[in-house]
Amino acid sequence: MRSTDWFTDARFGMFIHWGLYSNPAGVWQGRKIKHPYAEWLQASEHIPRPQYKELAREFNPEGFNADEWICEAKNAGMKYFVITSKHHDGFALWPTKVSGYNVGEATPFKQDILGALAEACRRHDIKLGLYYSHWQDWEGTGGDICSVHMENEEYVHPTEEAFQRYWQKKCLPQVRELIENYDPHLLWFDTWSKHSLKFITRERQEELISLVRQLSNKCLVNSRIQFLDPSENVDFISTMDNSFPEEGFSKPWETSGTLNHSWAYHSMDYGWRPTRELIQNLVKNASLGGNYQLNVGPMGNGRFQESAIRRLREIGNWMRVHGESVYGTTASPLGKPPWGRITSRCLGNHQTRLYLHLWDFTPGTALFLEGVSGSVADAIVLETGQPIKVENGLGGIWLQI
Ligand code: H79
Repeated sequence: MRSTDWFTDARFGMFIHWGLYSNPAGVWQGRKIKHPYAEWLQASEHIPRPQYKELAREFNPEGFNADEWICEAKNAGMKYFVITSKHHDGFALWPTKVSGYNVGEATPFKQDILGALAEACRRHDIKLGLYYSHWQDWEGTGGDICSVHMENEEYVHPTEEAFQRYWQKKCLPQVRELIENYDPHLLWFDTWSKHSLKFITRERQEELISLVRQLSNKCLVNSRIQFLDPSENVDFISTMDNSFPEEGFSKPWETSGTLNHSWAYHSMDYGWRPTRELIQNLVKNASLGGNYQLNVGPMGNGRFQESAIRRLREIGNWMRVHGESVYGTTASPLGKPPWGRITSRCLGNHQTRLYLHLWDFTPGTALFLEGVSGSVADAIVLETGQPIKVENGLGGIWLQI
């Protein structure tokens, strides 16, 4: 049966943006593209469709190895893996029968990328998720375009009839294929602007969710299937890009975030977030009952950048010891303390284990934990096992660290 338990327990997943845009990597005709996201190349530079589609002929990632990607995710402590099966450009990373604009037919590489990754996920016990751009599709088959970046003679909004043709002849059949071929644990749909409401109506949203339900009894659907007014029937909330909320939600939820600025590989994006920030993002969300889906933009040759690998492995080293303070935990019962964040685990028998993530604290001083009632069995430093002295105080406890 469809359950979100695995998702909530997992807390940490990998997001991948990879496609034709990964070769130009944020540079077009010798210059950095205007849009900060490398996957926006086509729209950013108003590239005529036939010219953009030629990028398929240079998509030949001889360094691609599905096991390596999935092991990198697993070693970082991630429990699920979500990849752009089709981003806004409309190009499919699997040999879809619905359109020739796909890795099997249009590239020299030819391999079924999703198939290889789905198998690797099974081998390494990682849940598979597929991103599918249902609203925007710039192939020229009736999907919507983003007027802010694109509207010109070639790129204009489709008519309602054209969008409906795209919906019936490309979007729904491809989503059907994705579920029938790869049996994903989740589908990640993407809207992020009020302009999407014109075509992604309530009816189309429910139609898409029904299709997923009809074909799979496990596949979860995210809330970005519709902007502002997602159906009661979605399974989990996705916040806006890199948006870490101040409060949790009543449904399972996650934030998708980037390592630098761009989602897809961008050769001139040097704004890498430090590992500390990435770990704090994970803990911040866990302390409010939410997940973190951290993005990597692999290069056109199929490999991860060194800057990405180092961060993933640093997070993995931290997770090996501190994973128990993240996986399967629940939100802080004591709110947000000034020195960091708290996660919690119910142990049964009216016992609770609290994990205190000390971000801003000087060792050798005492820490007051407000709001703890009942008696404290013991307290330790998680990494070393070092015991910590606990004393009762007024309305809380003192910890001598
Ligand atoms: O797939 C990724 C993006 O390509 C897609 N969704 C994620 C998961 C997406 N594209 N645009 N948006 C999401 C909305 C982003 C808007 C902003 Fe910005 C990014 C606001 C500030 C940074 C656009 C880019 C406006 C200024 C710069």
